[in-house]
Amino acid sequence: MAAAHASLRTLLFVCLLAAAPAAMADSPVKVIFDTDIAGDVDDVGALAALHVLADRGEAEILACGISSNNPWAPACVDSINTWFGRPDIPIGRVGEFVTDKPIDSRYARAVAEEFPHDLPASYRVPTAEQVYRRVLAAQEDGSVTIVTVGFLTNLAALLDTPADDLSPLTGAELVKAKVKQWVVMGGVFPEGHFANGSGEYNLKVTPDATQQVINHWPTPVVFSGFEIGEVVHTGAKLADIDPASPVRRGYELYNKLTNRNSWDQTAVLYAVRGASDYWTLSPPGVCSVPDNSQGCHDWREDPAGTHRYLIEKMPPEQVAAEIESLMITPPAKK
Ligand SMILES: [Ca+2]
Repeated sequence: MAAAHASLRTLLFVCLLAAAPAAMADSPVKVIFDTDIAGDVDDVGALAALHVLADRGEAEILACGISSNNPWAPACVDSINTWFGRPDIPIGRVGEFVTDKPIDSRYARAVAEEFPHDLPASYRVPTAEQVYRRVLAAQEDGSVTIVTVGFLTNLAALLDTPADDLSPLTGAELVKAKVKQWVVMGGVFPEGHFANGSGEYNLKVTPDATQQVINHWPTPVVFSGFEIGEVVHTGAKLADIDPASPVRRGYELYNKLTNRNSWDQTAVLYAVRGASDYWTLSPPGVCSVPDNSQGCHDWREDPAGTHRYLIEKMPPEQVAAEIESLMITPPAKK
């Protein structure tokens, strides 16, 4: 009997061991979503896809930060979060926008005004770096994925924060402790610039923040370059969904419910599901931003490097179908 019990215990133990990795793999990816929502509309599609991934248990949205200098952008994000049944996701605004130019939007004000949300006027919203410090301090070490689909202003501000009552760690120390990886929609790989010599938009608008963050970020980084989302076209199928959706309304105002490139959605999909069958990861290397780069960057392979970029694998039409199926899925918690 004792031997039988022992072997049963051993069997149970082996079963638990075998189950453990599966359970860990199934735990949702904890995501901070940093967006320049306002200018282009792929940010709207990316946030919608992220919510649906959260509805399916694949992701948990810890916070949203806004890097665009548009007064309606935070409330626009809160309206979309509210639509998906997550009205209390912490939202932070850009603290100091380094250009004086506001970011115009075809949809941010309308979505903020037409759809329910409870965010106060944008000047009363905390800065993204404050929100990120609070959220990161509460998480386990090495557990958070930050995905940026806009300017790097908020991450630059986060790295610069001193220790305070939210955390005894500086911003850079906090990121190093808590963040597993940073996924960036930005850059052009491997060239570092377009054929005409200019740099990619997200890295170009606030170049000092770009240089600081890319050159000094203390965790592994994966870039979804311009070329990845450029060929993935989604949005037209939103014409078939509930007209009461702020996601549909955003695309309607932006481009009358036609397809748009899916730069930001590719970064979100990678952040949650990894390369999967969608993409191949480049060999490790170092992306670096020289002085006065205007959004251009260098890339060199280096086995000791902590940066990688996505390389097309699955045909872009198939990636688009996957992303668009997420974007058109209705909220689970209505
Ligand atoms: Ca964007």
